[in-house]
This record gives sequence, C-alpha cells and structure tokens, in this order.
Amino acid sequence: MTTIERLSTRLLRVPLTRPWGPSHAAGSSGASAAVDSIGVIATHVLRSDGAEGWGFSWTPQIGAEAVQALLDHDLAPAAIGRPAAPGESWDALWAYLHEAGSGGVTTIALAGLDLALWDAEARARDLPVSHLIGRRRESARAYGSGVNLHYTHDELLAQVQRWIDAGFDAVKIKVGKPDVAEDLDRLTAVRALLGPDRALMVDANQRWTLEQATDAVTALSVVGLDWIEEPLRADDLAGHVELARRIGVPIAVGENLHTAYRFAEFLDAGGAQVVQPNIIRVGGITPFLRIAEIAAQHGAALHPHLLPELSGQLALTLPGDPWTEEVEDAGFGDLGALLDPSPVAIADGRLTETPHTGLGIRFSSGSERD
Ligand code: SMN
Ligand code: MG
Repeated sequence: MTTIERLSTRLLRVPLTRPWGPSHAAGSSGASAAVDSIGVIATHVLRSDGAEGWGFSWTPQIGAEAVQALLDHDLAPAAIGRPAAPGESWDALWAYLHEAGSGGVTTIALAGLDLALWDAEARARDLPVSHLIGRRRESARAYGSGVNLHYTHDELLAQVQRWIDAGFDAVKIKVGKPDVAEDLDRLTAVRALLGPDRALMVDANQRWTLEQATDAVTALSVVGLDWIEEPLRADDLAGHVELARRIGVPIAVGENLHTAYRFAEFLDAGGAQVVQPNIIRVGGITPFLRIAEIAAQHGAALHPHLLPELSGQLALTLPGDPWTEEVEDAGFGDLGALLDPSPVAIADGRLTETPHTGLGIRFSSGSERD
C-alpha cells in the first residue's frame, strides 16, 4: 500500500492588486477592514512510492497561521503512514481533528493535504486531475464577480463594462447598502448596461435580517435576478427556509458552509436552491465531490465558490451546468502567485484547461515563514 511519508507547509501572503474593500466584511457585526492580501498555505506531500504532490489551504483574512499550525502539529503526524490514495484517509483525519470543530480551520487545513494527495496521484499517472476524476466537458461557463459594494456608481458601471467587453454573459455584484433604494439605483443601471439577456446575480454577504432581506429582495427583484446570495447569516437555516417561502428569487449559499451535512440540511429543508461550496473550506476535493453528489440528488444547481484555477478544473467533471466565478484581478495566475502557467484559461465567458498534469497549482510568490 502506498502511504503518506511526509507533509510540509509554507505560509504565503499573496498581495491583491485590487484590495477587497469593506464589502467583503462578514456582515453587520463583522470586521470591516479592507483585505489587501490573501493567506495561502502551500502544501507538499511525499508518498512512500516517491511520488510528490502539491496542494494548498487558503483563507483570505482569518486564520492562516492557525491553519498552518494545525497542518504541522496535528495533521502531519496523524497523516504519516496512512493510505495516500485520494480520499482514502479523509474521513479518519476529519474525525481526528473534530474536537477543534467540524468545519472551519480544521477543514481548511485538511484541504491542503487532500489537494496534495489528488495532485500526487494524477502526477504519478501523468494526467490532469480532471481526467483522474472523469471529465464531462471541455469548457464551463465563467461569470464576472467583484467585491464592489464600496465602488461608486461610476466605478461599478465601469467594472460591469469591462466584464461585457471581456465576453462574460453573467455577472455578480454586491448589495446591502444601508438604503435599499441605493442598491436598486445601482442595479437598475447595471441591468440597463447588461441588457435583458445576460445573467445578473447579487450577493449580500450575510448582511440582512429576515425582514430586511424580504423587503430588499422584493424591491430588487424587478431588475431580474438569477440568484440572491447569502441574504442572511449563513448559520441561520430556519431563516433561509422562511425567506425562500417569501421571495421568488433563488437563494444561493455555501461559501460559509463547511460540511456535507450542512449542505444536505439546507437542501432537504428548502433553504437554498443554488449551492456554492468553497473547495478549500469544505476540506478539499474529496468532500466537494460528495457535496456535488448531494446537490445532484436534490436537483440543485452547484456553482463552486471562487478559486477559478481549482474550481474551474472540477467544474469540468461535475454533472449539471456548474459555473466558475472569476473575481476581477483576484485569480492566483493574475496575481503572479503561480510557479507554472495557470492550469486554466478564461476567455469569452468560458473556462478551459491549459495543458498540465496534476492540479498544476504550485505557488511561487509571497514570503515564507520560518
Ligand atoms: C467573496 C467572498 C470572499 C472573497 C471574495 C468574494 C464573495 C463572492 O462573497 O461570493 O464572491
Ligand atoms: Mg459570496
């Protein structure tokens, strides 16, 4: 049996060329400092057969040092000697970390190992990971997205115009201004620029109460919305179920849900019609594929959250019609953080893979700790 022989980590901060302003804040009670760099914990595994794999954990603002500590002090010693086949050790290691939380820094840490193991297996077979999993399509829809609640009216419209010029036919913007009338103003102008046929999604980043969300979505829906994302605190399942009863716009959640159990609960209860797991936050490719199965069983749309270099590869393997999110100037390739050419390319609103083996995501930039 091939086993995990070594796991090592490197903490990087990747500077953002377009800082994420206060609109990325965790909601009314969350912190509101602008995010000007992204925390990445680059991982490397060595298997007993000599194969090597590279992966990463990721957390924009909170907990990168904690994730690295979990990987170095807890996960590495527990992983060494276990089966290295992708997914085979995931459940045991998740259970091992569970007293520190069923999701959050624990699953973010676990993703760093999980990705490296998928990468190692695919590299050992000289395949891209999408082929190892089973590729269903050659390209996937990509949508333009921005952390833009703090943009002026003109800045927002200029960004939407850049997306149109780049060929995107679906875009997502932030909502949640103190006065809903201002959101409606901005959205009306954005819709006029987009025309009736392009998809328009909005993201409230957990800002509203149930009553605020009911009123806001009812008012904003006149512009034609494809989904309302994170209208409420992500933990509030009952609130989402009630909101879904009240509004006619599909609800999207997932970037702040961490386990397959939570996704199943939201879908079973009717609290979401679109799910957006973040592959790192749920613990890697292994649990992400399980969540995709749960979404398919429920007939729910799944569109992975952020990380186009990773999400885009998996989007090629999933059932349904998964879209990839490209936040403007925030891809690892755009930020110059990758050692090799980006494993994906986005053009005319479609994402394709470029030739590579494994995941093709190794990091070059940032300062190393220790
Ligand atoms: C988002 C979340 C985290 C970082 C950037 C943007 C946002 C999205 O909620 O869905 O794009
Ligand atoms: Mg979001």
